[in-house]
Amino acid sequence: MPEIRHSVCALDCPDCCSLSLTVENERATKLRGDSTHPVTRGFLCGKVAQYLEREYSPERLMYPQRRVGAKGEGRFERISWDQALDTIASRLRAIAAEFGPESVLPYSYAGTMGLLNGDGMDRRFFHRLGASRLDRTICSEAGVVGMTEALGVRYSTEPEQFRHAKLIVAWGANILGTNVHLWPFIMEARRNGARFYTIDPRRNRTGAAADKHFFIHPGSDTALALALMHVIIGENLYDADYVERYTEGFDTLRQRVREWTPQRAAELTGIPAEEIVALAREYATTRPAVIRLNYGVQRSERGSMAVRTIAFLPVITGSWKDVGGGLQLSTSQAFQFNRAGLRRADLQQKALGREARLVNMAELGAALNTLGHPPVKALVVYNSNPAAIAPNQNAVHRGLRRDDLFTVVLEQFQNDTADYADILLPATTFLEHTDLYLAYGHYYLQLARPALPAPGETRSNVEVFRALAQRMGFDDPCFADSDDEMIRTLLDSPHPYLNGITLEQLDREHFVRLKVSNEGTPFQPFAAGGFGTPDGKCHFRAEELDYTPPVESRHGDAQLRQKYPLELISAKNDDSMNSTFGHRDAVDRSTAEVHLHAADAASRAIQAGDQVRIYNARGSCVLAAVVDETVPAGVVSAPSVRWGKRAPGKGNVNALTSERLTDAGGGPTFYSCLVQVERIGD
Ligand SMILES: Nc1nc2c(c(=O)[nH]1)N[C@H]1C(S)=C(S)[C@@H](COP(=O)(O)OP(=O)(O)OC[C@H]3O[C@@H](n4cnc5c(=O)[nH]c(N)nc54)[C@H](O)[C@@H]3O)O[C@H]1N2
Ligand SMILES: Nc1nc2c(c(=O)[nH]1)N[C@H]1C(S)=C(S)[C@@H](COP(=O)(O)OP(=O)(O)OC[C@H]3O[C@@H](n4cnc5c(=O)[nH]c(N)nc54)[C@H](O)[C@@H]3O)O[C@H]1N2
Ligand code: SF4
Ligand SMILES: [Mo]
Repeated sequence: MPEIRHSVCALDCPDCCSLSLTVENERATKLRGDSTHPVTRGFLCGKVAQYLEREYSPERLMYPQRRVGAKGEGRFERISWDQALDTIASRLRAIAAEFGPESVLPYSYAGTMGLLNGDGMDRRFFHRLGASRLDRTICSEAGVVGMTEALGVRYSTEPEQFRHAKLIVAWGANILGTNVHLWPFIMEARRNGARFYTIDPRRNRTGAAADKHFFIHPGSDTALALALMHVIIGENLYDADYVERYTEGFDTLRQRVREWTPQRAAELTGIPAEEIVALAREYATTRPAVIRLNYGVQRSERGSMAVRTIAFLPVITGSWKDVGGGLQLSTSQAFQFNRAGLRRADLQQKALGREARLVNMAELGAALNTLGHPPVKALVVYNSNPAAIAPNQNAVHRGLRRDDLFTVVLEQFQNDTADYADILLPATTFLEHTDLYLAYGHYYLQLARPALPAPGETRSNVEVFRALAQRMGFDDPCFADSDDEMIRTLLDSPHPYLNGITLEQLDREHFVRLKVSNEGTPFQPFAAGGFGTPDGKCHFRAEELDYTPPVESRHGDAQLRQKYPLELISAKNDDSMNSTFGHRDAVDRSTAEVHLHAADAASRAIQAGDQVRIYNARGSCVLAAVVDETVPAGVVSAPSVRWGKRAPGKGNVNALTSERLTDAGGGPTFYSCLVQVERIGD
């Protein structure tokens, strides 16, 4: 008899779907969205609707292996778990003894969003070892800092409230591609008369479905936000009462934005001045008006300031007072777990007597090639594929090829990074292990138990780091913690949002709404102030607000632009998840394309379908030209992230992106990237 089992999608996606799995004889036959979950609402995105293909793929890694070919070549032989763990433990011990434990670097991100497998036993292990700490900046740190500077705390409008809005602005947010469970709420609002606008350098699927799309020059959002405030304040369209009660420093803000005329912003953003004026008026006078800001805007050199200034818009209009108003970037901060208890950073004291050094994951190339005192001698990769997703790929690959670097990779598939491993370990998928999940696009906490048996010799990250701790002789009791004990530790928090939520309740109900508001009432974090500042007010600190164009942009370094005149955006591919589905042929094809405007194609004698070389001083990659209207002249777009190993020259767009960091937060600047494109001669 088929059985229905529950799970949670662990992919790095705001929606964090609740899943319903049909299982017959311990084999899944169907995967669906849970119809009872208020945000999943019974459907899945296209990429995960096909997840069983990945689950049962013949390409899954099934047993531990040791490299026998050259680094990067991908030839391995099977070994036992005992051999693998013994080798890793003895190498890490020897490297730590010779160079100090900080010569060991963990490298992980959100391949799984599960807290135990991505933020738990692994952290304990590396802290106890005294390894370097990884600064996990690759995705959102610039925005995190921008939001924190603006609001003090990063709470967001609930997705369920978007249905009440009359104006919805998707700002650097490809909702149909990366956050599809918000869409039904937007459609409901539109059926009730709401207008839906998009602001993006590309007209992606979401832009094509909008009432109006604003093409903005990459990295110029701060200029637009300042000019919108210029109009809103200049024309007295702001909410004087809200501003008076709940903000600080408005007079300085008023002066600051005076110089940010729509004409000035028009030059920098490419959006005509009269459209900026009209948007400002409409935004300020429509109630409720909500902004869906996603992380696209903050992957540029001025990304943190962009988020900070955009976050002021619903403050000056008092939009936070309205159900269905405000702004959503991320909801994750409301999940106020006992992370300290999970991660056990205090164990570093035992190893080092201090905190270990911090290494920025967006600068992996530099870390592997130039860092000293001590140099990185061992790299342990899990939940991430840095050979494909990290910027300045040629430097990353050069580092990964180093003979004196010991590399361990925990993976489900033999992707680009796996090819560089000395020891390659087979990992379970989220359908096969226990984990606890926050969400960054809603306020439901979720638990998943194994819905399927772990195939072959696969093991979860938790099991692997537990076993390694034992091999290393770490006898602290926390290394013997069971999965349930770790979850109880996480839930052991004094924060009211988690009040009373227990493991038993999660086991029973699968998803539980945080106690962010009373049952049946919407969460309105800043309806009456309540900003994350000592006085609860929003502090504009307008003297700090400023904009200069990114070095790598049309208004940046003129010399650079002469050689590399096109602005490359390598945003998320609609039908994949970073590099996670890179083994799929259809994904490989859609991430092997570069979209150009007809004018840019014509001036280079490029025709649709031509193979083109796209290059700059850092590197090059080969893609197939698509000539269309999704980008204006001067911008090229390459949906990401392809497995480089499947590409000519074994590199993807990250051979082009730089290790330059954002204005704050130490984030990568994937979308501030100047390139040239040429047709490959026949
Ligand atoms: N289908 C799919 N879904 C995903 C992912 C995926 O790879 N594929 N990845 C997941 C991850 S890791 C994340 S972080 C989220 C990200 O979700 P999003 O932030 O929505 O995704 P991005 O593609 O990074 O950026 C969104 C949009 O910002 C635009 N953009 C780029 N530069 C600028 C700019 O300077 N200004 C403005 N206004 N817009 C700009 C891009 O063209 C893009 O259309 O999605 C998650 N969901
Ligand atoms: N050019 C360009 N580069 C980008 C981006 C971009 O937009 N453009 N986006 C950036 C962003 S926002 C992000 S977040 C990063 C994402 O980059 P990564 O964090 O590297 O994400 P993925 O490429 O999805 O790789 C995650 C890997 O984790 C593995 N995995 C999943 N679950 C488990 C598990 O339980 N255990 C183990 N051991 N492994 C597991 C998967 O098999 C997969 O190979 O990429 C960044 N790179
Ligand atoms: S990737 Fe996102 S939308 Fe797709 S199933 Fe997972 S959580 Fe849901
Ligand atoms: Mo991300």
